Amino acid sequence: MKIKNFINGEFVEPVDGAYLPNYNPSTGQVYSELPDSNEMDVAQAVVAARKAFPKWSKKSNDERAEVLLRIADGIEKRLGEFAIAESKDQGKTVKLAREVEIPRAIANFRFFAGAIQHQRDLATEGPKESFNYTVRQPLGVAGLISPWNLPLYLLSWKIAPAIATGNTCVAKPSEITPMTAYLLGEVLQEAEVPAGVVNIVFGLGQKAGATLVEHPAVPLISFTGGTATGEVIQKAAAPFFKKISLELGGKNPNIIFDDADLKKCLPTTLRSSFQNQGEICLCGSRIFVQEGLYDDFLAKFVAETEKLKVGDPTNDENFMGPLVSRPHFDKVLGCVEKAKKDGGKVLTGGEPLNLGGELTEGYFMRPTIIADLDRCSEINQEEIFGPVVTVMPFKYAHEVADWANTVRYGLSASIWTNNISRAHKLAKKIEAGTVWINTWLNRDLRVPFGGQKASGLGREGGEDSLDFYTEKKNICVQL
Ligand code: TXE
Repeated sequence: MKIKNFINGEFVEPVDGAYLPNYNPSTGQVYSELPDSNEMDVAQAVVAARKAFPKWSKKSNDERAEVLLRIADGIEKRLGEFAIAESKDQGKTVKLAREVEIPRAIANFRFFAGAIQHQRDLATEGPKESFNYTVRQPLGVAGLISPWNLPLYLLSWKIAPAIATGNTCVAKPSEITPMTAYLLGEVLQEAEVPAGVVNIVFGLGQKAGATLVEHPAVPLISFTGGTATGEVIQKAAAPFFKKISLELGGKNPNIIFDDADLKKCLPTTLRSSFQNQGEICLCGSRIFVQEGLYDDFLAKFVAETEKLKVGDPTNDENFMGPLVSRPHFDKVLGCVEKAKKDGGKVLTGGEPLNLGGELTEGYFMRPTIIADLDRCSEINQEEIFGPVVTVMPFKYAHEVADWANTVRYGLSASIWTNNISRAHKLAKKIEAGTVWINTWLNRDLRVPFGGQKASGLGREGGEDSLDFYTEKKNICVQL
C-alpha cells in the first residue's frame, strides 16, 4: 500500500510522484511505500499550516483541549491497529506497543489538553500604580521531526503541546517508521481536527527534513534523533534564529551498589538494557556494579538474559523482536565486533539470530552482554542503540560518578542502592537530564525532560513544553 502525505486535512500524493520502500524488519521485505517528499511538498504543508494558524491560535484553551481529547479518543479506539502497525514498522513486540507505546501517545494528547487548561501566567504590581502581565503566545508553524524508535509516542510528544498552545504544525516522521503517523492522519480526519492544524509530510531527513528546518516561515523546530543529526539541524537553523529543542542520543550509566535489592534491580535492568531491542535513548547501556556484588549480579544477569525470548514480534510470548533496519542491524553487530577487538568478552549474545521460515531475512539478534571492556573504549563511549550492554566493576561512589560522566552524552542515569543519602549525593553529581533512583523509565509528564552535553538542548514536558511552544510577552500598564 502507498502512504500519502497529510496536508490541509487531506491525503495527497507527493508532487513528483516519488516513493520510498518501507521494510518490515521481521521479514526484511518491503511491505508498503511512503512519499519521497521534496521541497514542494513541504512548502504546501507550510502554506496549509500558515493558513490555519490565525483561526486556530484564536481558539480558547478549552476549545483546543477538546480537539486534543478527540484525537486521544480516536487513537484509543484503534489502539490494536496502531500497535500492529508500530510493531510491523519498527520491530517492537505488538505487546509492548499495545501496553506501553501507544497508550503513552494517547496520554500525551490527554496530558497537554489538561496542561493548557490549567496554565497560569504572571502578573505583578509595578511602581507608581502600574502593573505588568505576561502572556504566552504561539509562534506560528512548528516544525516537528521525530525518530524511528518510538514513532507515535515521540511524534505525539511534539504535536500535542505544539497545537495545544495554539501553533499549527508540519511533522516529518522518520522514513524508517511512517505507518503510525499515517494512521494518525486518519484519526485527525475522524476527530475533525481543523484542516491545516496538523500536517504530516513523509520523506528523507536530508531532503524533506532539511527543507522544513530551513523554511523561513517555520520559526520553531523540535527534533528527536541522533546527536550527529542534531548538530546538522542546529547549524541549519542558526541563521534563522529559530527556537530549537534537540533530544538526542544517550550512553546512560546504570549504577548498582552492593546493597541494591536484586529482586527489583535485576528485572528492571533487563528492561533498561533490552526493552524495545535496546532502541530507547534512555536505555542503561553502561552497567557499573560495585565490586562486592559484581560476580553474583553478573551470573544472575546473564542467566536471566538468556531466558529472554527473541522472535516474531506478533507473538506475545516474545520479549524482543528484530532491530529496526538492515543498516542499523549491521551497525549494532559491528559495535559488538569492535568491542571484541578492544578486549571485550561477550558473555551472551552478540550474533545474528536466524529464525528460519518467513523470518529468515529478519534483523534478529540475541540480547548481548559484554564484560572486561575498558571504560574508555569506543564502545563504552559511543551510543550503540541496540540490545548490547557493557558491565564494569567499581569500588567507590566518587570514582563511578567520574566514570559515568566521562562520555560526551548526558541524557539519563539509574542508581540502585538503599543508602538514600549516597543516592541523592550521586544523583546530583551525574551529568544527565534525568536520574532515576531504584527505578527506570518512570515518567511523569509534568517534569522537565531532555539531555545535557551531546544529548541535547532544551527541555520539554509540562510547563517546559508550554514555554517552548510559545513566546512570552510582558505588557506593562500605567493606571
Ligand atoms: O536518527 P536520525 P536515526 C540515535 C541512535 C541512532 C541514531 C540515528 O543512535 O542510531 O540516532 O538514528 C530526520 N534535517 N537516535 O537515523 O538520522 C530523519 O528523517 C532534518 C536517538 O533514526 O537522527 C528522522 O525523521 N531532519 C534518538 C529524524 O531526523 C533530518 C532516537 C531522526 O533521524 C536530517 C532515534 C536533516 N539533515 C535515534 N537528517 C533518541 N534520542 O531517542 C535526518 N533527519
